[in-house]
Amino acid sequence: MARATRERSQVRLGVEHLEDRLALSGNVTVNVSGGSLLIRGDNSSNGVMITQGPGSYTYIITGFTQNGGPTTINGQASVTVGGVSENFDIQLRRGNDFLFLNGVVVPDELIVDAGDGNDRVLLRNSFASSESVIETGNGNDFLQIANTRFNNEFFADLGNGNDIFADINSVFADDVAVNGGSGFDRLLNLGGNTTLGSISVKRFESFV
Ligand SMILES: [Ca+2]
Ligand SMILES: [Ca+2]
Ligand SMILES: [Ca+2]
Ligand SMILES: [Ca+2]
Repeated sequence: MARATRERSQVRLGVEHLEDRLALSGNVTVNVSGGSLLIRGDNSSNGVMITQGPGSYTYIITGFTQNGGPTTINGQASVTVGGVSENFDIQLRRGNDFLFLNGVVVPDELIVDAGDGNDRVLLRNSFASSESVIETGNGNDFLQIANTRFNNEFFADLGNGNDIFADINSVFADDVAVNGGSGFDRLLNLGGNTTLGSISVKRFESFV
């Protein structure tokens, strides 16, 4: 009796391991609708980098290895899209996702929802033309902003979990509202930042 139970649980464990392996290689869907760049992750851990493309309003979205498995973009290593004159609308869903905006101009609003999981969102050498709304959801998330300018209101909500918000050498040209949510959240102001509007910082437990 005990042996049969053990064998059944081993079979179940084997299936779970297989599912873990399959979950390593996520796919992210990218398309342009009404001038907005829509990026949708799946429930695996997705690695996504956005860089500026060869022409105006053109962007290159590249998948990279995250949590030990490669991420594809529309089934390929990377895709180039044009005609993006409006928002970036990014949802990464479950999994430990890593989103990297590397040297891009966002033409209009920047909307990011990293979903559940221990996510990392990195904005570097970028420019957000309009409002920015970044939500990192459940899990222990890391939002890093470096050498980036936000030309309009900036709003970040790090959600449940022990999260970190770090900013360096960045300009917030309008109001800023940052909320750590529940958990032990840390705000790392690493210097060189300028905020021209009002600042609202809520629910952080540690400041550097
Ligand atoms: Ca995901
Ligand atoms: Ca996620
Ligand atoms: Ca969180
Ligand atoms: Ca939190």
